[in-house]
This record gives sequence, C-alpha cells and structure tokens, in this order.
Amino acid sequence: MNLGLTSEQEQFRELAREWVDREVVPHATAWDRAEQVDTAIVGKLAGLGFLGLGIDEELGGSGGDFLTYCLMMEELGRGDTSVRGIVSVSLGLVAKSIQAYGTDAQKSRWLPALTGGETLGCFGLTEPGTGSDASGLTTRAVRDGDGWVITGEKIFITNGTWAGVALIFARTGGPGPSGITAFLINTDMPGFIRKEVKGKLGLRGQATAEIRLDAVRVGDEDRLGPEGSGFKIAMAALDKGRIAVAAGSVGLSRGCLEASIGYAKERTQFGKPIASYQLVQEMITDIAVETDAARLLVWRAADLVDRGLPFKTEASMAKLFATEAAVKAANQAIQIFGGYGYVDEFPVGKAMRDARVTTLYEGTSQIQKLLIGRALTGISAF
Ligand code: COS
Repeated sequence: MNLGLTSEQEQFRELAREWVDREVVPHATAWDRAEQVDTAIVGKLAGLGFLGLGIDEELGGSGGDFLTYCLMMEELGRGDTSVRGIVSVSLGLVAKSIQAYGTDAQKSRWLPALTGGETLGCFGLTEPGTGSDASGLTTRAVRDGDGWVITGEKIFITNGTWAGVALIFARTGGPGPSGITAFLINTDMPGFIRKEVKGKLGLRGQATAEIRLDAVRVGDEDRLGPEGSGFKIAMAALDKGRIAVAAGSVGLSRGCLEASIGYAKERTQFGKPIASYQLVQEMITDIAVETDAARLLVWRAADLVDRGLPFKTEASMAKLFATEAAVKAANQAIQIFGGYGYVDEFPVGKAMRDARVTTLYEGTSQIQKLLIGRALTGISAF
C-alpha cells in the first residue's frame, strides 16, 4: 500500500478543504438549528464536480479514483456530516449503482442530472420492520402488463424528500435475498408519498424521510439490473458506502481534534492554558492517534478498491473503527470544552450528535463485527 498521495490528490484535498472552510463550516450551526442545510449547496457541490467524482466524464462525471472520493468524504465530514451524507448517498450509493448496473438509457436519463446537481438520488433499502436484516424486506413489486406495481414502506431515507430519483429495493420473488429486485423510480410518480422525519438527535440538516409506495407504477425499463439481483446491488453499494462513511467519520474526528487543540490553548484555568495539563493532553492525543489509525484503515480499503482487489472485510474494519472513533472523539472533545461543549455555540456538541448515527447507518457496528467475524472464521453468526 502506497501511503503517499499523488500531486493531483493533494491538490484536490486542498481545494476541498478550502471550499469546506468557506462554504460549509461557517453555516453548519445555523443549518443544524434550522434543521435544513441551504439547498443551494447542491448546486455548489455540483459546480466543483463533487457530485460526479468517480462517474465517467461522458456521463457528466468528473472521473477520479476511489481514494480521491474518500479525501472528499473526509473534508466534507469535517465540515458537516449532513452535507457529506447528501453526497455519499446521491453519488456513492445511487449514481454509482446506476453507472455499474444501468442500461445506456438509464445512465443518460439520470447520471447527467445527478452529477449536475439538478436532482438528487435516495437509496430505499431500510423498512420499518427491516434494518440490519435487509434481505427480509417486504416492499413488493408485482408484474402488471409490461411494467410493475410497487407497494410498501421505507424509512430513514437520506435525501428522501429532495430526491428526484429513488433506488428502491422490492421483493419480486420468494423470501430471502434472491427474491429482491432494484428499481429506479421517478419520485414524481403518483403514489410515491414522502414525509420528512423530524426530531433527529443529529444529522439535522439532512432531509431524512419515510416513504410510502402506494401502488407506484413503473416500466420494466426502470428495473436496475436483472430480476433477483437487487440484494447484491444493495450490498455492493454498501461495501463502498461503508468506506465513505468511515472517511467522513475521520473528518468528523479531525474536526474535533482541531477544535480541541484550539480551545485547550486558549482556555485558561488555574492560571494556565488547559492544554498544559497532562490529563487534557491525554485526551487530545487519544483523539489524534485514533483519527490517524482510522484514516489508515480508510486508505487501505480505498487502495484495494482502486487496485481492483477484494476489499469488503477491510471496508467493514474501516467503518467499524472510524465510526466508533468518531463517537469517542466527539465525546472527549466535549470533555475538553467542559460546559461550553454542551451548548451549540461551539461545534463539538453537534459533532457528538452527528457522530452517533455513523455507528448505526450503512450497517451497525454489530453487523460490521459479524461480517468481519464471518470472513475470518468462515462461519456466519447471523
Ligand atoms: N456484495 C455482493 N453480494 C453480496 C454481498 C456483497 N457485499 N453480501 C452478500 N451478497 C450476496 C451473497 O453472496 C449471497 O448470494 P448467493 O446466495 O448467490 O451466494 C446473498 O447476497 C445473500 O448473502 P448473505 O447470506 O450474506 O445475506 P444475509 O441475508 O445473511 O445478510 C447482512 C447479510 C446481515 C450482512 C446484510 O443484510 C447487511 O449488510 N445488513 C445491514 C444492512 C445495512 O447496512 N443497512 C443500512 C441501509 S443503508 S442506511
């Protein structure tokens, strides 16, 4: 594994860092309080090519390897987990699945709009009754003439109320993973009903929705991939998605580290900056070491992706470690900030609330442990 970045990757990282400092960081608290990021951010992200990273240029994308995508995720994650999530779902889970499995017609219908920021995508896997047990989903797609009629419910869907296209997983066959098929649904279709989930602990800037599909009619040309291949499409998207969540969590931890160092050097107690106390330095050091360790796990997984080698277990390791580290980092940052960490004038309280979801979505920490355990022992424990 080559630990160095190319000069293009360095330049990209610098560009992303400056942009996030200018366009995201100054607004993150206000967006959190308003429970909505300014939707103008979507056009700005597209203008920089951030919604097309990894998508072929002829389809409106900006190319680039997976490590570069992870650098973007880290920088966006440092700025605001809600903004990072908008990109990782629309681009990472939806646009990239269309690029990988779509017909030419599906690619030309959706990819330029997604990469150009004219619309967003959402990923409809989770249902009220099935989270970790994703292959038990009950949304049904029934053949009707030359198309399909889809009925069911989805929940906790990032971008759900903003998306123009929904990648929906529905049961077309018998029970279990082989009975699931993926569909690309225009969210303007009659029967596609969505409602924003309010009152979230964190991720407040992001539009998270519950979706009801009330006999939504789609054509067979809206099916993504062969019948029965939906579960594999979902899992393959999540394999890479988990690396992206890990990279975003590294950014969140780094934000906590930078804020903690700055605050500890300014804040005086007992006549000295609190940074001069050993117990405070210990907390700062713990955050720094875990942030760097998490980044190395992310880069290892990304490097495997870029070299076309198997990477699923390494993706789970990166996701498990980086997200748990982000929760710890935010918690320690609050400890360093003391009472000021508990109010939202300072960024670390929000970091704690935002970090908390990362060990839940795109596969809980427990699911990652079971996947790693299965890969190591050859025995499935779920
Ligand atoms: N890539 C491609 N195919 C995959 C795959 C992957 N990463 N993981 C599994 N598959 C395939 C398997 O090869 C198997 O196919 P065959 O029967 O042809 O061999 C099929 O899918 C079923 O696999 P498996 O037996 O592992 O499925 P399970 O139902 O046991 O589920 C877990 C596995 C629990 C790991 C899966 O449901 C999961 O990841 N759950 C978490 C869901 C999640 O992350 N939700 C978040 C949603 S987005 S916020």
